[in-house]
Amino acid sequence: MENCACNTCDAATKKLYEKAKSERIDTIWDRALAMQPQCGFGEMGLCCTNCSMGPCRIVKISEDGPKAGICGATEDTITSRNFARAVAAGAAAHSDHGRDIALALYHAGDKTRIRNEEKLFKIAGEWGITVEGKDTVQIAREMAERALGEFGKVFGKLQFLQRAPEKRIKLWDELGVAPGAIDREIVEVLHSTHMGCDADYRNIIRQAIRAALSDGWGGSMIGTELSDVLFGTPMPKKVEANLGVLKKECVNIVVHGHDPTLSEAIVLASRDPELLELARKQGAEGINVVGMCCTGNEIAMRQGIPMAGDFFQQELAIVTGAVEAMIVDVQCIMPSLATVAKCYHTKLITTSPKAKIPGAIHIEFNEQKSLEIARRIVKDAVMNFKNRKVEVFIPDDKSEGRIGYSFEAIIKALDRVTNSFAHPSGTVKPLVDAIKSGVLRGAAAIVGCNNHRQPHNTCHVTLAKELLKRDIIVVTTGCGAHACIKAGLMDKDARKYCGKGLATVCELLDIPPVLHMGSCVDISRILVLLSEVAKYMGVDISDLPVAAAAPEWMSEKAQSIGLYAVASGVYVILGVPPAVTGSENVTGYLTKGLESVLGGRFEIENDPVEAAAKIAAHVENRRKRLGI
Ligand code: NFS
Ligand code: SF4
Repeated sequence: MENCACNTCDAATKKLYEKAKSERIDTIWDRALAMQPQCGFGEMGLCCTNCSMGPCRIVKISEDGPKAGICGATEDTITSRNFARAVAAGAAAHSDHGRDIALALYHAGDKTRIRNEEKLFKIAGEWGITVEGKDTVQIAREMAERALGEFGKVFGKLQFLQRAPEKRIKLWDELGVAPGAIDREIVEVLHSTHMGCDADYRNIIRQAIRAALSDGWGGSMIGTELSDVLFGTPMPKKVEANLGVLKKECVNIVVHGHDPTLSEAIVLASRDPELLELARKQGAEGINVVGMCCTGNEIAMRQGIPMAGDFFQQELAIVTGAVEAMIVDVQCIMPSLATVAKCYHTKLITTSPKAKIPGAIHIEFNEQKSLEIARRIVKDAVMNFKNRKVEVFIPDDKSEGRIGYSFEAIIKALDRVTNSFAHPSGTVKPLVDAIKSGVLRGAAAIVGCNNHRQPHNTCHVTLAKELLKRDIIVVTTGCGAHACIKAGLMDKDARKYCGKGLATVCELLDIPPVLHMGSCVDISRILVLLSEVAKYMGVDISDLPVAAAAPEWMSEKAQSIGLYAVASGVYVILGVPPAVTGSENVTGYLTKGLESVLGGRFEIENDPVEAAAKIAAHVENRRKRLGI
């Protein structure tokens, strides 16, 4: 493991890891090393702590040792229960994020806070909300109420399921996996996996599928769509990325976490002339707001704010010595930040009642007073500028790319050829034509996190490059998007990695070959795109020459995403195995058995070159089946 410490292809990460080492600061890589060897029972999902007769663990590596828990739960029951609970937690995180956005819309209160009326009216039409005779605020409030109702609706199914192709909706109904209320699906997983309840692994996974679908086609989609209503639908724009976006002469504020309501307010406050003047008085040249992880994606996509870094770079941002404040809300925030911040002058500010960290300053955010609170936080950061302790070191590594490819932005890009070739505008037809003709072989999503079990960024980037050269266009979100932009894959110049067909498509549409579609909740945008393509072709999502991969995933949210993608008919490659490998039945069901039921399945493959070959084989198989 010694050589594995800080195994990354990213230059800025390497340099700051070295700085951290020289300043005796422990980071993720040091803690991962100290954790070795990790528990084999846990790794294989064979440990159960669901009741206080446990913990129970199943011994697989020898004949001796227990083959069932104290209650008699088998390896199949225990691993599937653990997996289902992880999926439920992931679905809960995404969906609760969606609920907070719906609440923000409900409380918007004033028309100027609803930046995208066009989308508001579009969704209102889709949901059957009458708009005549109502003002924008009233419609927004009604829509928010309807969205909030999706979490606890008593009867019926989720509204957004209607966006899926007809065949998929029918299949979900037949299998009994079409989710009802979002909260209920999550609760049912917790109930059925309680001690002494469901013991049938197939049934446990079926319940997990419902919870996962309630994330992708429910909570996440609500999060994405209503964020667009509030803050605008992302459109293409240039941004800079990597830790080199920090500026030595400026007050640096890093916003980190997930909910765009906080970061949007901070960005606004940072442009306040009074605060800018105050910054100058403190000796700074200005206020530089940059984003980390999914919050970084959200404000980059909408406001063009620089993308400072991914999950594994959060501690390193502080190690530069140049960050006056790191402002966090929920999810993927390492508690270690408080320890690292103590060694520098950085103020770590938590803002959500759902996520406090010992050692951090807590300033509670609330949508009704968002700007006032944001101003206070920015002021605190400004006043901290003069307290820098160590010599500042900002690596000069940064890259540039074009991002902002929402579904709407992709349609707009496709319209470029519509006009020149007399296609109808506003449809996916040009994309379908490119796929049918074979100019594009297919499409793949590269999503997910960083994980010390995989070389940092290397897997995302290698996989993307391998796909591009095979004329498979890549869409990306989350920390995968950070990895791709840092490696220059969202730049025009990235056409050099593409096969001839893909390079031509990029040229014609004026797009990069890797399209940044947003944060992880925005994977719902990918679902919409897949649905529209499938509907246009008159097939199901599972028939399309597409795939998804999460080469460096780590979070429970990623497990929920993976499962809803599979349940939507997608072939999903995981670079790190989920903790189910202790059961051949459960592993086999997820990686093989599910395909005959749902048309999608998981594959476990840690090598990105192999993963690309498998995706290409899958894409060609689907093309053959479609007869194209
Ligand atoms: Ni996604 Fe966003 Fe990154 Fe992984 Fe975390 S930031 S929601 S979970 S680590 S991609
Ligand atoms: Fe052990 Fe069964 Fe309790 Fe799990 S539920 S801890 S397997 S006794």
